[in-house]
Amino acid sequence: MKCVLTIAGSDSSSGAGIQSDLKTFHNYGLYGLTVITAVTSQNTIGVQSSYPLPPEVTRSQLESLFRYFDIKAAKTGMLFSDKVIRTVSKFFRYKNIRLVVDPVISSKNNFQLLNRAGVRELVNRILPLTYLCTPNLFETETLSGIKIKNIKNLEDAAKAIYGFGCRNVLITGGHFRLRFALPKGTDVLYDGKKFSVFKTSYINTNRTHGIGCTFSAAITANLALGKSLKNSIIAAKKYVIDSLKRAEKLGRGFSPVEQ
Ligand code: PXL
Repeated sequence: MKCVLTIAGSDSSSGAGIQSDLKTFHNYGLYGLTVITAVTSQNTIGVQSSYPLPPEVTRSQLESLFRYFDIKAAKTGMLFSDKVIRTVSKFFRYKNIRLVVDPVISSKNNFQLLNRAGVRELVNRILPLTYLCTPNLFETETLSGIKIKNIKNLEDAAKAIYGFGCRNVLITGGHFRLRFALPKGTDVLYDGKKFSVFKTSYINTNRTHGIGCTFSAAITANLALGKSLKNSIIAAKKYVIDSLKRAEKLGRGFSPVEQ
């Protein structure tokens, strides 16, 4: 069985973070390994609190796993702080493992999941080690410093993020608006040379909690299974759409995508 790793926060509602990543890896027949950076308290309404584990605990978990498992691919989600980021980056510097980075900064209800210094360190230390970065519209604006009002802005922002050293940037389109000319549900990939657009129908639902985590976990899973980047994105989009269609209502607010 192939092993994949997620480095992220625990979500008590099991909709996002570590829990959603594990469900996705499992559904792909992979063995999911986990490094927990922080424990969040949340439900379908939003995040209420977040409690970090000491960065030494991140290091210790990484040491334990890297010693005995053959890790095919890894992803990061909520990293909480610049300190955790420095710890993580040391581990990946000399490893030949494809790293997918979901640059989680805040939750839907605007709860901060990465500190300010963490945003800077993500850019300086993690992106140069990254195979694929998957920012949504807001994360794209924060990382690039470019306000996105049109496609030119979007392309400039993708180039700016690529310029920080990651090999590919996939801007996820769940928040795109029609005035953009790119409809919601369209994702835009930049590989340093050209742009590719991935389209699917947009599912209008509020059962979306954990969608970003699930999408990046599904891409990581497909990469671990040996698919090319583009085929991994196509397969992961299909996986997320199927999950959205299947998701049942759980609690009030945003039900989890991955159930
Ligand atoms: O969707 C981003 C995210 C990632 N990881 C954890 C989260 C959230 C959003 O709430 O709680 C642990």
